[in-house]
Amino acid sequence: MSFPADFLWGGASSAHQCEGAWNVGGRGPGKRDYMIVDRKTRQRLLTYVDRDGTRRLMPLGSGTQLPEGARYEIFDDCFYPDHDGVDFYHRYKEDIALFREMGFKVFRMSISWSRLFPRGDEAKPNQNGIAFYKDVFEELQKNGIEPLVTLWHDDTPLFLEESIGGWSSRKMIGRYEKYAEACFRAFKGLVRYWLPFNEINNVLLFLEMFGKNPTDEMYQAAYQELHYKFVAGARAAAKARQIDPRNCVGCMICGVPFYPATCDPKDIMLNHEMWEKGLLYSSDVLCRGEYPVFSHRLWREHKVNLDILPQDLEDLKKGTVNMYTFSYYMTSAVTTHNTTDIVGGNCTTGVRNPYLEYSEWGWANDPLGLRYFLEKMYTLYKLPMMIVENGLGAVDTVEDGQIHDSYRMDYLRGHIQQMKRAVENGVDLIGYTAWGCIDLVSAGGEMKKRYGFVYVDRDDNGAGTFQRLKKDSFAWYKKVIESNGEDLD
Ligand code: P53
Repeated sequence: MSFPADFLWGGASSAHQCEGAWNVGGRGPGKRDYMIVDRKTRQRLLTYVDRDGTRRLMPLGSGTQLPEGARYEIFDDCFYPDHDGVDFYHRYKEDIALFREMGFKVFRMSISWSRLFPRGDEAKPNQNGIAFYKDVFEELQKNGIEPLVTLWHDDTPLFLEESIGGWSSRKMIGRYEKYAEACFRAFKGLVRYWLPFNEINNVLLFLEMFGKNPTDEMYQAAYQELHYKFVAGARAAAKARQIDPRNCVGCMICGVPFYPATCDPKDIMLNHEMWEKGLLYSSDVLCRGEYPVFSHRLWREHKVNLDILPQDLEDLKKGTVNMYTFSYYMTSAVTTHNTTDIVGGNCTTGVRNPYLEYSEWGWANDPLGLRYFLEKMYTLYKLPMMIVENGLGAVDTVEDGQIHDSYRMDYLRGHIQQMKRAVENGVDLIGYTAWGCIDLVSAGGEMKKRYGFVYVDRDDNGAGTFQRLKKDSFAWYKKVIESNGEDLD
């Protein structure tokens, strides 16, 4: 038993992290266009001016809102990493040629909503934006690469945030639906695989994982936002299949499996609840089309009272996904016991697991956790599965034009071996897209945290030529794909 012959090997990206060209071709701004990186804390900060015109900074965090009369503003002396990304907008032909050289069968990318609808509520899409994505999809098609397209990768048009409050508003469902429908119509025949939302469960998972004593109000907002996104995604899924029955829609779950740190039944129960809240709550709605039984307990726990209409529940039923797609980087151990040995990395927390090694950013390297997640979720949902993000964020050094990234190959090898075990154990795994197959801006805004098989000459201060260089892992991944996952040396 091994990977199926038509297994979809490839790589993954998102628009705001790689395209750049943030104000080119009629694109409207998004919140990320106003984000800089605080050198000391490595936190992202939003730049704005208050009603008196004073320049101010605001840390990015759950529930942050601009004060009355303030507006986001670009400061000339600040560096905004997403403005240029890695210049994919101008270099996609060169990049796609490199993907082809590695033998990619699939490339995951996202569409920037505000490139098609600069404000998010126009009656017709911006033709310039449509033309750009059409060109990219055609280029992929010419190179025998199937696009896998995320519609929303954390990039709501700024105007919608400011005018209606973004995803706190039910009105977003209609706006999103129009955007999604425009994509299904414009790219019919070019795109078959769609992901309505990236890591949809993060709203809740991250609140639980790194929220500092989240209040009931924060839970209320998170559950409500999730509900609107569930309905928007379900309506989009139904529309996608109505427009073209060949369309295939996936959920996109941030797959962080939890482990109990001890065998104390209290830890087992905490672990069980983390799975429910962080992973199963969202997976159930997306895959089964209804809220799981335990959702009532979760809502009660934080006195949550949701705006759910009867029509919403019908939409959820009709809009279930066709495949279980997810990201996987690490596992997290949890305990009810007092401990100071906490992993406080970039976007990760929990108790330090003494059996695992951690990356420079504090992410646990745990290939077995991937097999665990694959087999558990396949048993639960019985849907074809695809890993749409996985990889190691690391610092790479260029020596004489070469990058010797054996650490990256080690990480990926371990994970691909466990994927194979899961396939042997009966999981219907159909594809794998390695995150950041070409270096791109990390979610935290750092360029230094790299994932690619292809290096991009660009640093954290915005210096560099954007020149592309193959890392050692480039030839390695090519061999992996050529041998359909058999040759991992
Ligand atoms: P960076 C945290 C934990 C797991 C997945 O992340 C995450 C995050 C957010 O940082 O998000 C996904 O760049 C996300 C990508 C992101 C990627 O993981 O922080 O979908 O946009 O770049 C890797 O190393």
